[in-house]
Amino acid sequence: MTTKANFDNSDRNLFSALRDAFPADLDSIAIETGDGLFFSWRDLDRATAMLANLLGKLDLPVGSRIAVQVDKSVEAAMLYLATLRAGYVFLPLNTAYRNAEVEYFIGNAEPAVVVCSPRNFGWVSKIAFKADTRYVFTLGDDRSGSLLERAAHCSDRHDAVPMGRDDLAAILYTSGTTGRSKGAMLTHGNLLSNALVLKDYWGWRTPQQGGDVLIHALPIFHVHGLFVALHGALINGSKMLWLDRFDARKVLEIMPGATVFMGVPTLYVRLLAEAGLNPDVARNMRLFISGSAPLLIETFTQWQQRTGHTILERYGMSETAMLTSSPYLAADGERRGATVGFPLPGVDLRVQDDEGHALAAGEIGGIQVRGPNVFKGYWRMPQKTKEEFTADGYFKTGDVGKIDPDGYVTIVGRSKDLIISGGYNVYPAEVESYINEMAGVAESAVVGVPHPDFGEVGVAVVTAKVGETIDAEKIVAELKRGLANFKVPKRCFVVDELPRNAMGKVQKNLLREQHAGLFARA
Ligand code: MLC
Ligand code: AMP
Repeated sequence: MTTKANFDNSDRNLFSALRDAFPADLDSIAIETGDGLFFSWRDLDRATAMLANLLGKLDLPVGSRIAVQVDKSVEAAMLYLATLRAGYVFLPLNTAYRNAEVEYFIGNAEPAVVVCSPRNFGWVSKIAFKADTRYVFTLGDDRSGSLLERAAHCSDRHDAVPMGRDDLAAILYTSGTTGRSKGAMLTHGNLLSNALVLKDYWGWRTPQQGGDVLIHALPIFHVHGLFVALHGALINGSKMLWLDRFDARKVLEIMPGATVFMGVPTLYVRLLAEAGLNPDVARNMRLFISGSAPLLIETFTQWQQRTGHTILERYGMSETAMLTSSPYLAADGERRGATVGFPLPGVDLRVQDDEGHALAAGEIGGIQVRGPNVFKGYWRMPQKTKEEFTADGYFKTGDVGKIDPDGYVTIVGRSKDLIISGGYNVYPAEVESYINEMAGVAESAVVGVPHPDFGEVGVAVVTAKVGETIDAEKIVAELKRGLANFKVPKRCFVVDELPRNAMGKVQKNLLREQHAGLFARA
């Protein structure tokens, strides 16, 4: 199903398009932070120019990757914009990633520049220089570090480097069911087309139309916070209320001054737990948007009851940016809980069975997509890229769903073995391979089970080698040393054997059923 799109398909640097949307009054406030700092549009323009000039002076090869693992800050967002402006490729890394994870990403992407938090300089620079990175800078969330010190000496004027729509803007690493993470290559055209479609579809109001104010409370190393939220505000010249980390009370405190909020379902669950959530704090809100993970129908309904607002759900992924959205306008349909709405204008979305046959409305199968937003491929993995596309050019999302007769898309599951925990993806295969390497372990299975806060969390079930004894707590402690904290299973069980079917395959569905009630709400 395709809806007609009205997006700009021209060759442009994404930064230039965002810059063109800045309001005429450059001295008005673009970003207000939770700790009371104000950044004008002129500040954004000048600081990104200085950072872009710094990158330009380094004389990096065309297409160089700028890998960034820093705490959330306005300056970190400026570094992203400056990378676009200078024509390089931004590579954001989750701050939770540990040594081995960062080593893999840097080794695989071979960035020319790495920017890390000052507290991590010791270990990150060691990894970077081993991988022939030319420059390692530091950037703290308090404006400390060598990056801003060096940029302070650069001019605050800069002409954005012309980029074509197929030129790379960013690489986002996303794990696979087998093997290591893959870098999804997103182009200036992918990101700009998506930003422009969402601008129209979600009815963003330009400053001339009274303006919108976005609460930005998400991390900026993934699609949701970096692209959907940041581009959304910038391409509309809208102000942002900027929180370096999500804090439910703080969000409620600033909500009366805002009109748009974006969050993963966990943020909505945590806001609902606050007594202060009521129609009055949400009185100026125009739009609440949820995505990145399934929103439970009970959260959707409770939100309506507590605030009088109906959450708009949207569905997307690193490889494609946004694909579907609940209707914004009532005239286009109701926002139906437990669905992710309609394919966005320009997105061609279909459902097929495993043999590649198109399925009728209401039938469940694999979701496939095509459109200007769909990525260019996996970084240096042409074979993997080929496998993930159909012969007629559709990307296989790995999500399982259906399209109702009236066009609503529902996601019912995933063909990929993936746990989505608090909006972060956890690949059981990756966690299992860590556990299987541990002394005394014979094998392991990691499954996702329901969790009242994170939606879903991992649980590990492990067996010992004959004659060996293993300790569940020690396994968890060791995982915490090696893996990002959100990937570490919340519980670990040592058992005599894993359940298997007649083919000898571990029956993860039985383990999921067995542990489904582990975190049931009291
Ligand atoms: C934190 N913890 C998690 C977790 N986040 N556990 C499982 N899943 C998570 N998501 C654990 C930590 O390991 C730690 O455990 C404890 O919780 C406290 O850590 P914290 O860092 O203080 O947590 P908190 O700040 O409360 O973070 C929770 C959160 C965060 C929900 C605010 O996870 C978050 O910002 N999630 C949003 C992710 C996001 O932006 N996703 C978009 C992806 S883009 P311990 O045991 O170590 O103490 C995408 C595409 C699309 O998917 O469509 O958008
Ligand atoms: P990522 O690889 O981090 O980009 O995660 C993308 C995955 O998140 C998708 O393939 C879906 O499985 C899931 N996802 C994103 N948005 C939604 C949503 N609104 N509802 C359910 N799942 C979602």
